[in-house]
Amino acid sequence: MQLTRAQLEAFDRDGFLVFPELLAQEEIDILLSETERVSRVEADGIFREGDDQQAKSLFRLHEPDGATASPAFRQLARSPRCLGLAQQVLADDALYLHHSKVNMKAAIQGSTWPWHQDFMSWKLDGIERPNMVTVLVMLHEATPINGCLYFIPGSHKLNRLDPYYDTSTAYRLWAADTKTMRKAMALYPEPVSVTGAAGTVAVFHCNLLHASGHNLSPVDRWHAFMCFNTVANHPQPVEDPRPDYVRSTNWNKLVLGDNSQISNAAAG
Ligand SMILES: O=C(O)CCC(=O)C(=O)O
Repeated sequence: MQLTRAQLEAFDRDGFLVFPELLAQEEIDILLSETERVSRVEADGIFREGDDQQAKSLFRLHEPDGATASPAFRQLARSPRCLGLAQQVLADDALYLHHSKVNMKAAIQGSTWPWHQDFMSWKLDGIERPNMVTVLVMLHEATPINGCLYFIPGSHKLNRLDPYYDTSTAYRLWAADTKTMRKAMALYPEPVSVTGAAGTVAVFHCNLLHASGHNLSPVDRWHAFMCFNTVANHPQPVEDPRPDYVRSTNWNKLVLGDNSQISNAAAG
């Protein structure tokens, strides 16, 4: 899919784009069943929460090896609807994945993600420039009550804010504190809810402020996230780097696939 000039201008202005139902239900069904399979694996890169230790986040689905490898997610990452989108908004064909993950926000229990910019963490991974985007794929319908994301339009123009280390959930991350958020929210429009049917895709800038609430509903909300960086911007050495599943050291340029490959991965 080719983005129009108006879409590229909207990305530059708002820091995100949303594409309703870009994936077919047949493809979503394959990705749901892969998520379910991988969530039963015990491995590094799987985070669990709650009394019954339900999966919260599954990492490193896109590589051909490792306990969490999934051929269907590998093809999703290379699809024109993920890699192709990221190449266009970053205006660079040489991209690799800093990480891939599925966040499984379980019915009733699935917890919040505090306000943050992804580059708050990624800069500390040794990445110099905020030339990074995430492509989000909704595997279930996302609604306010089941914990959809919220974006603050235009907030990527703030550049990277000073973060604090949030340890309030099973997945720890660098986030924006209340004082920082009060200031940022006074400058920008109201946060927008990122809702849509399963198969909806959003692409967003790594400095965009975003967050999501608790899943209060009786239905699960699972989303896949493909985080792309330019090969030229790969991380520099840092002391005590995070594990490979979240800070990939495979900086080989991804080759663009075609749209049939998710279904073919399931067949093969
Ligand atoms: O899955 C969510 O609700 C939010 C995830 C998120 O913000 C992130 O992974 O950076």
